[in-house]
Amino acid sequence: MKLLLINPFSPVVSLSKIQGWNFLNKFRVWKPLGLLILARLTPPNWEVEVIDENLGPIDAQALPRPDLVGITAFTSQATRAYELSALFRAMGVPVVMGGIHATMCLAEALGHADAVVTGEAESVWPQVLADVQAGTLQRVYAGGPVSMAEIPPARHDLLAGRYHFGSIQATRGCPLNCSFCSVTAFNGHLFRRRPIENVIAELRQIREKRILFVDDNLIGTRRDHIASAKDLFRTMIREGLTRPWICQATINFPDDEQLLDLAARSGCVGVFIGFESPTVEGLIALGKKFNIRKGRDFRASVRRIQCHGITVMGSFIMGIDTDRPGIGATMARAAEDYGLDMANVLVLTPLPGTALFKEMERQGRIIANNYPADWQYYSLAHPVSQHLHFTWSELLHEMNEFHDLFYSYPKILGRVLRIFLQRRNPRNVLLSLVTNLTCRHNQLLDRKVHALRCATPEATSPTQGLRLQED
Ligand code: B12
Ligand code: SF4
Repeated sequence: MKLLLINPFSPVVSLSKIQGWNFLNKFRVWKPLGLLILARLTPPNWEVEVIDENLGPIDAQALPRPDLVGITAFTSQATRAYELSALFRAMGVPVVMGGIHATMCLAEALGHADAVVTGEAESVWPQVLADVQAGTLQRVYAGGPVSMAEIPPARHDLLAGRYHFGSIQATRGCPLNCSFCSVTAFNGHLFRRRPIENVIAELRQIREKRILFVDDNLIGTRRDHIASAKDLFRTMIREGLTRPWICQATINFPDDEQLLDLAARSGCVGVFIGFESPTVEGLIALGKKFNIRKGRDFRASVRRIQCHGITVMGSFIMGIDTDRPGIGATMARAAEDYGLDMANVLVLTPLPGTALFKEMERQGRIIANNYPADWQYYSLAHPVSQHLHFTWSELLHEMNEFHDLFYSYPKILGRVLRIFLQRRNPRNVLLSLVTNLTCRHNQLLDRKVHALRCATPEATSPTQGLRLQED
């Protein structure tokens, strides 16, 4: 039996539409960990192949005919996922879909696939395969939050050599519940941790020289979460598993010196932190009050992390109802004031399953709603809804303003020089340079698409522009 698992083309990261070779392009693509876990859960009588369409286009006709196709999708990949599904189903191959989008839009996904697995798949995947073999495939398999001890190591040997970073997951779920984020809806409120020995055993199997912890918040928020993160880092140090790694965390990361020290010694070279908004009103609107701790000094917090040789990459969301014209420049100033090494600005986007989606839908503010074609714009790089104080063109102007101010070559050079002046670890120079140049490069690509979609100043509809895949 032959199983084909596919990570579809993503409008955000795909290399297939990018002309010409560029060293930075390799930093657009990241290993699809979910599919590599499914591959591990697949019994040995199945031959498994994983294809990441972001590395290059797929030629379905030229592939040996599989007995089953499994397709994953974030929302922005759903448009392409359904196209691929139709292609294989037309060849008579059954298709199973899973992942965050199919879970949040079950009815829609069922219209495009033979079966859908919702939620975490560990507990149901072997049953799906058994049913395919027995000819009794069901329409829906309800996975759910699994016991963290049940998560097997991913098949890191698959897709080897194609990415800059290997991927691993140590925790699932997030104790917070920001209105724009799908994590809690998908993985639950409970911050669940894998047994440390399982993470350590899996780390040994990763071949790549650098690692991404895909966890939404590797350290958690409570004292017991932090204690467990420290245990993980201690064990990594003791076992000599100290390859450079990056992760996502909340702003409480620098509140514990010992945590920072252990993270750095176990190989941490970079952390993504969601700052989300430079204003208190913005943070309240997004449900991220966690960031508004009395007396918190973001600049000092960032500096404390950097002192340990860890690069700080911040993320912001633009187009919140409290944002006003000038927000692009305000965000650029905030990112500079905080002393960030890199900053990413995303468009406020109602992703299915989130509180934001429900609220915007209720208010009739979701404009890009010609589904599934419009899902491709849900990449957080393009406007899809009505923003209170901006047309789409005005919002994109604010995004460009941010990028022009924060990613001018003199500013990038200034940030790199600052690393020397602050006598930080020289390894931060390369990471900072690469992340800055990648961000600059990516947003220049986004601008080309924006120019097509928002040709007129009042443009608010994606149908006024060309579809991404036709550009
Ligand atoms: C790592 C990561 C990335 C990596 C991509 C890695 C990759 N190639 O997959 C990068 C940095 C590139 C990235 C980018 C983006 N991301 Co991201 N990302 C994540 C993150 C933090 C972890 C993903 C992961 O590996 N999880 C661990 C694996 C094991 O879980 P899983 O993929 O869900 O798979 C399990 C199940 O879903 C299921 N399953 C999955 N696929 C399939 C398929 C089949 C057939 C079956 C049966 C089961 C199944 O089985 C798996 C085991 O249980 C998630 C948050 C999260 N907790 O998942 C956000 C998340 C997926 N990202 C999100 C977003 C919004 C984005 C961006 C749009 C944002 C941006 N502009 O930067 C882009 C879009 C990229 C794209 N491809 O379109 C959202 C997606 C929400 C949505 N509805 O689409 C999430 C949920 C975070 C959030 N805040 O809401 N991301
Ligand atoms: S802290 Fe991050 S992962 Fe947790 S709910 Fe907020 S945005 Fe999502």
